[in-house]
Amino acid sequence: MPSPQRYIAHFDLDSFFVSVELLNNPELMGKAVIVGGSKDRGVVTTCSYEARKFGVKSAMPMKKAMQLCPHAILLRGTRGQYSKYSRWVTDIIASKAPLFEKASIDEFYIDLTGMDKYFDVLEWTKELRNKIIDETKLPISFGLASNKMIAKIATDEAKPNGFLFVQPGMEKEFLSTLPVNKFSGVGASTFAKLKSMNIHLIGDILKHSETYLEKELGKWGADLYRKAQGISYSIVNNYREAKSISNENTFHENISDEETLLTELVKQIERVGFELRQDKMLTGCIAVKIRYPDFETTSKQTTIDYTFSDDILIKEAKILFKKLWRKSQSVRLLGVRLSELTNDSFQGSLFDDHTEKNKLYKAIDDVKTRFGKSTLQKAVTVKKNEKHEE
Ligand code: TTP
Ligand code: MG
Repeated sequence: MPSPQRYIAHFDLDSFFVSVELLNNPELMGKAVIVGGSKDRGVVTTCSYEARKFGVKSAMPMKKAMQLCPHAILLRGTRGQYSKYSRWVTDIIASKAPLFEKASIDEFYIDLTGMDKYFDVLEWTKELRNKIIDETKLPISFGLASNKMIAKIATDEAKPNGFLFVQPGMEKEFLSTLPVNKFSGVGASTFAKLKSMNIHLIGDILKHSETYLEKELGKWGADLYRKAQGISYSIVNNYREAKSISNENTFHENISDEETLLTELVKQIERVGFELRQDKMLTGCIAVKIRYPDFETTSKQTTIDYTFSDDILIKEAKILFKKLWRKSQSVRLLGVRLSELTNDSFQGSLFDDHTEKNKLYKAIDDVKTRFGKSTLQKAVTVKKNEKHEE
């Protein structure tokens, strides 16, 4: 039986953080607005399309952005708001879509394969977009195509505030006139190398044989050859079944001392926090689990603003633990779990205010990777007698 025609929609909010800020400050609509860090040392988190016309873009030092666009209005951003709107859009999509993946804080893939038997997939996707805009008042764009790669590139082409349907069979033509760096993974060095091979547009890739591309670029050459034909097999990972990160410990001897239990809790958070950052993820939900010696097991969870920060997770875990634990009762097992995971494709640059903290996490995580996870822990997780050893 031939496999069915795939239909994948990719949604991405336009200038997300700025759009949220505009809801609270409508007088800034139509102006060059930048969300980012301080004028002298910060970087641009994102900016309005009016600022982009001047060459301002994400990750650019704020100093340079202000040179390019001196009249830009600078906002520091409001962390909790972004998580709230991200959840709102997720809920709307979840209420309508049969199968979807939350690929980052503001982007989603929806698998509509097989749905064309029941409705017009383009109309359905347009209706969903209108619903999101009507309810949240946030601008969002989508691409609809036969696979994730084309759908995402189509969204990019449709932005801002638009949509684009690449009909099945038209993938190669759609790509052919786009620059090669539209493919994710083509960074500055590959871009320069391709330029030296006289390859500027995606269509130029197919003027060469796969063997030649492989000889010049290694395995990446074969990948590019396949991608240029519009072929991509990656699947949409169902958000409802998305993985979680957990850690739990059954104690040799039951523990009833609060301080010891809290120390164990912090240790577990540091483990799951490390894994979260290694996977370049953010979490939106944390749970704590306790098992008493009679095997009675209880757990409590709470939704939080998307984060990868141990400090925030530790604070939330302690609150949960204190609500959950029947004081001075012995505990047989203690565990933590992070869920509602979504990609942090920006590797922690999400909030510039935390840049120093992020650098610290990265440094600690690097050491953990090199020397094993137990090398570096917060002082509180180092046992008292160890603390005084030096
Ligand atoms: P993007 O979807 O990449 O960017 P955007 O929504 O601002 O603009 P558009 O999609 O219209 O091109 O990222 C979503 C949000 O994530 C963005 O508003 C701010 C945040 N972000 C960072 O924190 N660091 C970054 O380096 C980038 C690119 C985005
Ligand atoms: Mg976006």
